[in-house]
Amino acid sequence: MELTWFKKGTIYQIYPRSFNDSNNDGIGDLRGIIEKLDYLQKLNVDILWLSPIFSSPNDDNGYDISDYCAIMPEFGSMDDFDELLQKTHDKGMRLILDLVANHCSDEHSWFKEAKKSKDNPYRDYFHWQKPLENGDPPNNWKSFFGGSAWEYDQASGEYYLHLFTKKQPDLNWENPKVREEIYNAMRFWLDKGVDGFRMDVIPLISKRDGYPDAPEVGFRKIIEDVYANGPRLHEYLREMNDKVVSHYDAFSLAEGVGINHNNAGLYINYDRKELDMLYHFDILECTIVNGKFEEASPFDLVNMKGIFKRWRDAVHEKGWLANAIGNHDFARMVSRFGNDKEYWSASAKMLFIMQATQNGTLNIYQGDEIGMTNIVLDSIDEVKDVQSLNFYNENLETKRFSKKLALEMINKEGRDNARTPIQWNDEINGGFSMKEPWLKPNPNYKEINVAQQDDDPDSILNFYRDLLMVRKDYDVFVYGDFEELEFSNPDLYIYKKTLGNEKIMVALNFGSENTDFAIDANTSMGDIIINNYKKLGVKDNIIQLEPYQGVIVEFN
Ligand code: TEU
Ligand code: CA
Repeated sequence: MELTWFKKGTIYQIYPRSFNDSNNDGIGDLRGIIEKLDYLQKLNVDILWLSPIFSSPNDDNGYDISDYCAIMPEFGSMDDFDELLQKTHDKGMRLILDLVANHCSDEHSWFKEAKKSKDNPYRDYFHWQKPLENGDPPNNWKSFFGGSAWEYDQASGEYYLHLFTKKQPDLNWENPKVREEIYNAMRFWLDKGVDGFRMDVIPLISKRDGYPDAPEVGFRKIIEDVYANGPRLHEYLREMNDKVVSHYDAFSLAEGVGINHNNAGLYINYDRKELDMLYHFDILECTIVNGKFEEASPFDLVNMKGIFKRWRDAVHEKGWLANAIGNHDFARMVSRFGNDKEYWSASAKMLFIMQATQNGTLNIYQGDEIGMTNIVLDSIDEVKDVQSLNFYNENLETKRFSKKLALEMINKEGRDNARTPIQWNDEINGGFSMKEPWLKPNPNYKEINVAQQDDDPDSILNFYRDLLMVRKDYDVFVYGDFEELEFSNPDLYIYKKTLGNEKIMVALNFGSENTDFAIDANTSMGDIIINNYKKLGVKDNIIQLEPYQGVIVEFN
């Protein structure tokens, strides 16, 4: 079925653990989301994506599922979920869930069974391999979260594969029973009326035959060439669409780890009938060269412009992209790409103008609508994310970096930055919970919070609301053709977008200085649609932008 509602719809990602705590146990929950549905509706978003809400021992905050058809008790009950879904729909919004199908938890009954013996019927749900002659793991694969990707099981004398933590064993998709289990879980939620899935690390589900060693190259390259894009991947994706997703008014959104603009079409081109859209890692990782806590490079606007351009040219009219520049796995976008100090408000708004005028389904992350920033954690005891902790502990052994530097790196790039509790007001714990939250709230909740921004017409929050409302009236924001100006300018990002009679020019200043540029003589400027400053300096054909100023203007 041809679905278009999701193309212009805005997805709002909720990280439930950190969103809103309704029963004051320090952990966000489903009833907490229900309490905020009015807030979300008023924000003008259309589709809520919930990070995993299923039963889980929370080694990786729900990305380690121990029962695909049950709600994590900390988050509430199935009744709470049914109510949330109903009320979301009643408000005219949609709801999608996070399907983690590459791996499950080692506490899932499948894995518990599999461990019992080599001839257990569930053994083949996972990837087991004998040790090498010297007892080493079967190959040199590294986990995304540090160390070998293989864990030795004493009882059976074999290793199992885990591309993430050792509590996240990879499922063996070659086994048709595994695929049916996953499809049944999807049907369970779709039959309840869920509107689709975000598909966690879906490019990793097909493993390379014989588990060949990875070459000595950077980790990103290894992901692309060895872990992702496996030989049977597209067969599985077609099957999943054919057997499940295509039967519902629902969509699939792939987390595009290991996908580049050259092979993206294989996943999302309309004629492939595999996935409805994906968000890629090139923007999300544009300051990260080889993986977190390795090389980091400073933010480079020309590089970012190039990434946007490459991707839009590659998918143009053949497929569809989602457009995300922040999520629960990366540092806060205003801290990474903007200026979270002197130009905090202006730069948060300007970044949103950029994001909201790129083609594709707009995908925003909780808290970015109030300009939440990175947090400084003062000691390793305050760090909660398993990726950061594993890095820190590994570093204690290798002593590659000093402890102080390791903590600084975590503060700069770690995932906890994006996971601090939502700052609802300036009261205790930012109004998230009366009890000490599972992760320290950012102390700047006194200044940065929803209550404070709600009535302030100049706030980031009201800017998001307005821009999302305006965006509904213009198809050009979502579907327009691009013409770029000033492409090699390191501070300015200027583009015209056209769709039929709709013509907009977007002008963004990523610098901390006033900067001007000339528009060509036969362009005449029309109304200003959006401006994050009160004024716009225009003299003849020269436009002057203040630091971090962003505007959308009509033109002819
Ligand atoms: O993320 C996949 C992924 O590739 C991340 O590990 C990413 O590389 C890293 O966070 C960036 O440094 C997904 C989920 O979004 C993430 O939260 C999970 O931890 C992971 O899968 C395992 O399920
Ligand atoms: Ca709670």
